[in-house]
Amino acid sequence: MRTKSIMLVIGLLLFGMTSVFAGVKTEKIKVYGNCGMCKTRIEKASKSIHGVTKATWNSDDAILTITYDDTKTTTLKIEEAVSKVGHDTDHTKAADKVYDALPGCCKYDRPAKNGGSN
Ligand SMILES: [Cu+2]
Repeated sequence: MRTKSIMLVIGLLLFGMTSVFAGVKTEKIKVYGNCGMCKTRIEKASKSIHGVTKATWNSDDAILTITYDDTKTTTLKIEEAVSKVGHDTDHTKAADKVYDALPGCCKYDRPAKNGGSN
């Protein structure tokens, strides 16, 4: 009797926990950039997306680690937001105008377009 109700409580707790974390994912995205200013810009743009709870960009490997709710947003939306402020990803590209307006220290080597010769 008693064990049964304890089991029930534990079951309910587990169920509650999974529903709270349902949809929350952590993923790594390549985002091209250089310096600390890029880091601030990239993280700010990522966090401006509804559903993103954590965004950390590492300048050593140019990897953005994001924690987000996949019922509210997608990695592509996050990549689009990051490109809008001047940073290329493997799936989205910043407009040349926006890239050109970046401070000198932020002029990262842009990934070549398919078959491009730059
Ligand atoms: Cu920079």
